[in-house]
Amino acid sequence: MCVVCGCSTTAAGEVHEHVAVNATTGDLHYGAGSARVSVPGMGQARAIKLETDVLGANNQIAAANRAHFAAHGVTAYNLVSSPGSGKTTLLCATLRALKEHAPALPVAVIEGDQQTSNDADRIRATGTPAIQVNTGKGCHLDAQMVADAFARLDLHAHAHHTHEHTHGHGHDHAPDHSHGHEHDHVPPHTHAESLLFIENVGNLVCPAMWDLGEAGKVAILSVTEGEDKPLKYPDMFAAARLMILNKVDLLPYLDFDVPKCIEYAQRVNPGIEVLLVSATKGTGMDAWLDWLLHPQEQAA
Ligand SMILES: Nc1nc2c(ncn2[C@@H]2O[C@H](COP(=O)(O)OP(=O)(O)OP(=O)(O)O)[C@@H](O)[C@H]2O)c(=O)[nH]1
Ligand SMILES: [Zn+2]
Ligand SMILES: [Zn+2]
Ligand SMILES: [Zn+2]
Ligand SMILES: [Zn+2]
Repeated sequence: MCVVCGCSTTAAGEVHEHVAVNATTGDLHYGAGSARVSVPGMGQARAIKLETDVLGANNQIAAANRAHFAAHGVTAYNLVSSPGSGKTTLLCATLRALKEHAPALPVAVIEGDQQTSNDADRIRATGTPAIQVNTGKGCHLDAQMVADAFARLDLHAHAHHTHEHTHGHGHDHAPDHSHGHEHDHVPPHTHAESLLFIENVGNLVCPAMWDLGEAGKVAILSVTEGEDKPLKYPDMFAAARLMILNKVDLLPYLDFDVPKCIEYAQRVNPGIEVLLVSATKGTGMDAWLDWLLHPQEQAA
């Protein structure tokens, strides 16, 4: 008998109607219904209604973030992965490389973790401004958290289309706008004038659903995790624009099948781009920097 769930009690051996049972193996699938999730005490229709309401409110804030980033010439990337794939290590290496290769480019970081500010401290140690967002029990960042953090960054205070390009792509920029937070928003730029990295909470599940207003999600998968991750967590790899396969320095010691992993990622997302990187050894960093600095060349 079920004591947790408020749905109709079932006799021993029976299962709830919201569970799909494989007749051959007896395997249970709680995500086979229309809501793709089972919540104790809640039917699938109500789960869909709640998710629609909550994500709808989030998406409105995300749209405002997106317009706000555009008005400031900010290109934001949302780094998502399971815990320990190397997001912070890659970010620190990226920030150091950007300081060398694009010293005039304003960069900032929003760091999401459940509890500590360890990762923001690691970022600040590179000299890049960072705001830590602790989510407590929350397993993902939402658009409001990013709006609140962005408002506290100098990137917001300074990047108002007043600076000249440090490199020539031959395009015009929108004129300066006075900015008292009644600002008119201009159309998005076709390339990064400043970069905002958002490190999401280490979790391959929920961050896939939450739009933060980013220009793209970058899924970081390390080669110690198994090549079938894109199939096991398809929502995340479907939502990502780029998959970074990190820790490739460890490949000689592992049975990780790189082509198979890429094939799995492309199966759930035919348009996904892939870069092979070692955040600790520097492999692949040039291609990654190029990807970041030339967003207009990325697939739409
Ligand atoms: N060998 C190797 N180790 C790496 C690489 N990148 C990161 N690591 C190691 O992986 C561990 C986790 O790295 P983090 O950067 O803290 O991972 P994270 O994704 O930020 O972790 P969370 O914030 O907890 O989700 C650390 O011990 C890193 O030194 C890499 O390219 N190669
Ligand atoms: Zn981290
Ligand atoms: Zn979550
Ligand atoms: Zn340019
Ligand atoms: Zn603004």
